[in-house]
Amino acid sequence: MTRRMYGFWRSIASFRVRAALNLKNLGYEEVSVDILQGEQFDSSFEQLNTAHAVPALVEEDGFTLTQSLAIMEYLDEVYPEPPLMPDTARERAYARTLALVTVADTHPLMVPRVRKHLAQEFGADEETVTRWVRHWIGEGMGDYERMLKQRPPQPFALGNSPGIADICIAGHAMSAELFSLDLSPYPSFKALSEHCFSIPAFRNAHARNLA
Ligand SMILES: N[C@@H](CCC(=O)N[C@@H](CS)C(=O)NCC(=O)O)C(=O)O
Repeated sequence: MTRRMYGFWRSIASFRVRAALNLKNLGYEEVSVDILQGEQFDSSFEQLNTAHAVPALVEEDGFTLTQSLAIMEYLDEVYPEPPLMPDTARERAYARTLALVTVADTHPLMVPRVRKHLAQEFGADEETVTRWVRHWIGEGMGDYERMLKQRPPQPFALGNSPGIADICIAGHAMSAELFSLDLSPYPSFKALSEHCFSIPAFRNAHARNLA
């Protein structure tokens, strides 16, 4: 059996795993789960991710894992080259700090189930929901900008090679693009994400190449 990544083309969390697999040059087959059509609730998919969300990674022997950050760290431990995490505890902690701005603080506020709940339970129309999403993406970009000003990328967030922090930042930039946000007020964030997308492993994981 080939390694399989269950994902969706415009999913930021799927982007993260796709980019990590690409950076490590690991082969995989992507299985599309259309989260806008509700396929994440199919009982067959629930066996893979009880949270009804993508991504889910299924290794060749059937080992299954969910949560993009856990998947990226697992891949980094099992397939260490090239490394996606730095080699000191302090640098690893900083990499996770950057990653969690989007993984924990902003992305969960804009996933389809939250947008649907805003519409169905609180009567928010499409424009209001879009404003909500754009607000939280902007908050994330603002935080990234301040962090990257304090510690400028060289040229990646933690040094001269891309890692988990860069993947998460690039994914956040992809979501900003999908929701037509202007990145120019966040020049350090914009420059870092553009640098990431100049690399095929990132570019080939981008939603626009999968739609
Ligand atoms: N924290 C999870 C987030 C997973 C997640 O919410 N994925 C979104 C797509 S980016 C999803 O499948 N949402 C389905 C829904 O909200 O109904 C991760 O990083 O893997």
